[in-house]
Amino acid sequence: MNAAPVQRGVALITALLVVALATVAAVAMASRQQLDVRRTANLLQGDQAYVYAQAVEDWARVVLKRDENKQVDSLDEDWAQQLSPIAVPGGQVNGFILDLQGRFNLNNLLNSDGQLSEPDLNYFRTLLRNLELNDQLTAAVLDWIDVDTQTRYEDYGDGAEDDFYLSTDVPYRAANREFQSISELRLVRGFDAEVWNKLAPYVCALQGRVALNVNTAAAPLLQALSEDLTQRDAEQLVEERGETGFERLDAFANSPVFASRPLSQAQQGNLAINSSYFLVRSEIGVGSARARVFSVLQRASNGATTLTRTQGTW
Ligand SMILES: [Ca+2]
Ligand SMILES: [Ca+2]
Repeated sequence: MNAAPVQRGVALITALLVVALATVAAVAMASRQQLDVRRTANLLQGDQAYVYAQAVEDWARVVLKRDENKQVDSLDEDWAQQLSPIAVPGGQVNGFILDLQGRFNLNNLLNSDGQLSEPDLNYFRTLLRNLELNDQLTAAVLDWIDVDTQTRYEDYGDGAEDDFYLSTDVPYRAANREFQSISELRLVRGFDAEVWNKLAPYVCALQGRVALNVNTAAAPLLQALSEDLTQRDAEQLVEERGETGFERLDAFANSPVFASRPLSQAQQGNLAINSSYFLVRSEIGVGSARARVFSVLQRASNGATTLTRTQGTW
């Protein structure tokens, strides 16, 4: 006699459970769909941002090619002007070209035969000191790029090879080859964030020997040409080059600044008044997607080719 109400109760609970389960499933499906839509939009916007970055690179190629005087490159030229932000559907595009030869190439420190390049070594150590950094950091940089695994630059500081890096908390090996990217410096012994922030604006990582363009190099890079140059001397060189730059390297070398300490032939061989390597930096925002793309371009007489293209850093 009591069985019927109990059964009805169980049926009601079962029905409620089914409704609850169906509701949960429906909500899960709807939110999953929303997530899919969002994810697809992110992917699309990310791709779109990357395509815009390639367009900035194309713009850079055209501007660099249109430069009428490729024998002289200075900071008043069209390529050196920042692109005004451009509005694009759903976002904004920013871009500029930077002369990589207005920086010191870390890979100049060793000659192609693997031997130390004395003028570059002196230059780099002076640059570090001028930036109020310890010039003893040099040894670890040399070990990082030389092919062997011996620390052998005691005169220039504490070196570091595999035995040092393999004993760190997160072990890794030394590159033992040229820098491919300046961000590699962060892995080199002694190059913490503070050192990196000070040095990064003045260095580049190009393959082989690359001359410094005295028309685009910042004052601290000019000051490092001789140990005795002062900040004032470097500022005078910047004043002398003016907006249009030196039209001949002789004119730079004959500056009164060098009267009492002439630049050696080897030093002059490391200098130029024009450039072939440029960095194109583009920052794109489309919807919620952001892309920061760095392209290294090499300019020749018939146009510019892309050597590397990276996101985030270069
Ligand atoms: Ca030019
Ligand atoms: Ca090494």
